Amino acid sequence: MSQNITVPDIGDFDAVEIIEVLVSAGDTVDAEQALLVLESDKATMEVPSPAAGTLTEVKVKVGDKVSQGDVIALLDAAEASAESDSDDVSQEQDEPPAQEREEEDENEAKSDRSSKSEASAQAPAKTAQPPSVDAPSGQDLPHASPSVRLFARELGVDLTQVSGSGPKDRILREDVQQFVKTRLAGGASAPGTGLPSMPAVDFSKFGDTEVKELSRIRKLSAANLHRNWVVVPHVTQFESADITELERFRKHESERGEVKLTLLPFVIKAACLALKAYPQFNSSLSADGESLILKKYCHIGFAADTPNGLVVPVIRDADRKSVSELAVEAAQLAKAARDGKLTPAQMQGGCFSISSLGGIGGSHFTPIVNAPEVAILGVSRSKFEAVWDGQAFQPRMMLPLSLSYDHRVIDGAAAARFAVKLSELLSDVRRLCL
Ligand code: CAO
Repeated sequence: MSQNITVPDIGDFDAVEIIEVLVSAGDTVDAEQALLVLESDKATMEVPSPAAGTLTEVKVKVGDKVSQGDVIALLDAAEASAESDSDDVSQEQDEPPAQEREEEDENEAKSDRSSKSEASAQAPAKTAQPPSVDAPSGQDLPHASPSVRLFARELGVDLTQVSGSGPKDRILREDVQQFVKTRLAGGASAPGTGLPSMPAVDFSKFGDTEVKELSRIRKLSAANLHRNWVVVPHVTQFESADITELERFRKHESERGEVKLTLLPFVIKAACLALKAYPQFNSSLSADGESLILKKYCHIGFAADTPNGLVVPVIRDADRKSVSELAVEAAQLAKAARDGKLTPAQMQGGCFSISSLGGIGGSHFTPIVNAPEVAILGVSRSKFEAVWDGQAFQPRMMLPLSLSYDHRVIDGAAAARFAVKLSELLSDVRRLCL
């Protein structure tokens, strides 16, 4: 015969909201298995089954408000535990004395406070105790029900990094699932940044949408760019180079030579010379952040726009190559990039990167440092500008440069010097080609 399961003593609380119903009619439950989660203003608590058996009816739903004694379900108790001498089955007979329980809570709370890990920082899933359940350490805990905390613990999710989409910003099971999906997709926040995960939005509610799978390259570069953006404290130094003479020379050489000379190989050459003059730009922080690794080689990467996304092929020992050799190699690597034929080795070992958007347009921009490199040069479209020469304005072809750098390694003054050096080199083609 079915027995009533009622709301046990929940302290001074009345009309407490049900925020989760964890079982349905027909479910077989164990003694102490959580049936519901209640939430008062101060705490969440689970109501456990007082005995093992089969639920013949669940009388409540999410959003209902219940008080002590309200019937929440009917249970056909299994034989071994069906010896209750009352119709109302209560868990009280199985509980330790109140004093003992308080000590347990206090011990659990102490261990919660002493540990930094989510696993131990979570209050244990409480069962039908007065709602002091989360109180000892609950002030600092994220707002989530015990079952969601348990779920997060099982997945190793730190709930402090999850934003809740439930009422009063409560973290729901779906929020934890979404958080894990974002992490697996490479959208993780860097350790220690504590960034909340991006909310999942159903955009189709607002209009027509189409879902397109991201390419492998885009997923990889998205993860790397995000990490670099978050981990590297960026500053961008802007400068302009007068390339009037360089352009004259470049066009002349291009017309008479066999190799097509774009601006890029000249910029690579200038970068090599500037890196020689300012070696801290050709360095990387050691993994423990305790030292700077200075490189004696000069491999230059350049961003190439491909149908599948951004890739950065690397020209090895660029400092030992002529402008014409750099032009040939850059063109070959750019073609291989567009054809999807770059090998991993051709994208490794870079010391400094160049991102040239000059062929497309736009003025200055702020490139993201290609860590563990410490600086990157953005090159935009050159154009004629009126430049004052001390006596009159002269039409000069000016090239916008944007130097982003890792401020942990490079000071602003050094960055300004490096940018000025680049400008001087590009303004004087003789020094560049020497
Ligand atoms: N100012 C004016 N014109 C420029 C220029 C500049 N700064 N840079 C290139 N040009 C011109 C070239 O001279 C060429 O003109 P012609 O065809 O008349 O000779 C034209 O623009 C196209 O050049 P290009 O871009 O094909 O060649 P490149 O050597 O300059 O660049 C490469 C090669 C691979 C860097 C480029 O094709 C590319 O992919 N750029 C995009 C890089 C990118 O996506 N960066 C963003 C990364 S961060 O999201």
